[in-house]
Amino acid sequence: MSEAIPLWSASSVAASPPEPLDSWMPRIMERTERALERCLPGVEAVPATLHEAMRYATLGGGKRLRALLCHAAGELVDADPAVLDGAASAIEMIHAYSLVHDDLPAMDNDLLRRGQPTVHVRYGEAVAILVGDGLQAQAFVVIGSLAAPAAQRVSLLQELAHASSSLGLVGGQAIDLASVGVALPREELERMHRMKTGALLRAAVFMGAHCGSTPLDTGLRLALDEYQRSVGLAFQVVDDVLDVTTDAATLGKTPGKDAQDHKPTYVSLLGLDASRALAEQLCERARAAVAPLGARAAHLDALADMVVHRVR
Ligand code: GRG
Repeated sequence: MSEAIPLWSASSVAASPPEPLDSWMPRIMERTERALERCLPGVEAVPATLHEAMRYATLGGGKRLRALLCHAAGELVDADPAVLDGAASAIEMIHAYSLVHDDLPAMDNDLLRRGQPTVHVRYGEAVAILVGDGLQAQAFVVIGSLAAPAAQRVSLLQELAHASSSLGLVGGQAIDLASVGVALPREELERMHRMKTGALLRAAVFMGAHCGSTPLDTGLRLALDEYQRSVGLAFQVVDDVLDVTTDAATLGKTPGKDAQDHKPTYVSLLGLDASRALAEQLCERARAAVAPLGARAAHLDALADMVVHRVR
């Protein structure tokens, strides 16, 4: 008879009630901002304009969802908050780089991001390309320099490098660019999003969990895998819904671009109501995946809800 797989280890049973989301979330966002300020080269470092543009691309905006997921997963394993700050900053730098490159004229050609002119509009296209390159490398510098055991740093590097690779967000972006005007079947649309946006969300969850001092047991790994798959897809379905239902002032980016660029979306494939219903189902699936982990998963649970019910 096969042995039952434990869903959590004895050491991960909650000891104290979780901090309420309405204080936890701004606290983690604030500490992520401070950590990013420390991790990015300052404008006094040469070349000043490049570093100014890297800071413009990264600081003072964004929902910091990936950093929040990383910290929330870290709570399951009693991770050191300082190590989580480094991991979360590295993920946010990769995310910022992907947005800067995605906005370039050769890609999505967008003028507005996080309510501000995009990096190429403000600094020019060549600088924007270098900002992405610089942010990507800096993310790995940060992880390599963490005050954590070498094996832990290697796990974090592997997660982040894989998510950033041609099997992750770069590959997803390539499929996206090749899909203009193409009616992708649902499985292929899903695969594209799992790579383009899901891979980094997955990395955020697993990197948080790798910040603990012991390797992940199989039960926790399976629970987090189900959670990240559901949240990752829900994020994209909601992104597609918001793209057709929300204005630029709320979104901080240009709405309706996917339809305008003849790109396949969940809304174009399933319609608005079915897309909303799918997002709700995925939210419930994510919450159910972490429910057996108890109170320590309260912030992961709340983030699944936030992803689906956000307004931008
Ligand atoms: C250019 C290599 C390369 C990759 C780009 C992720 C990606 C791949 C492009 C982003 C394009 C895009 C707008 C996709 C929709 C989903 C998404 C990632 C939205 C932005 O993420 P949020 O909403 O952004 O978490 P904030 O600004 O809140 O951090």
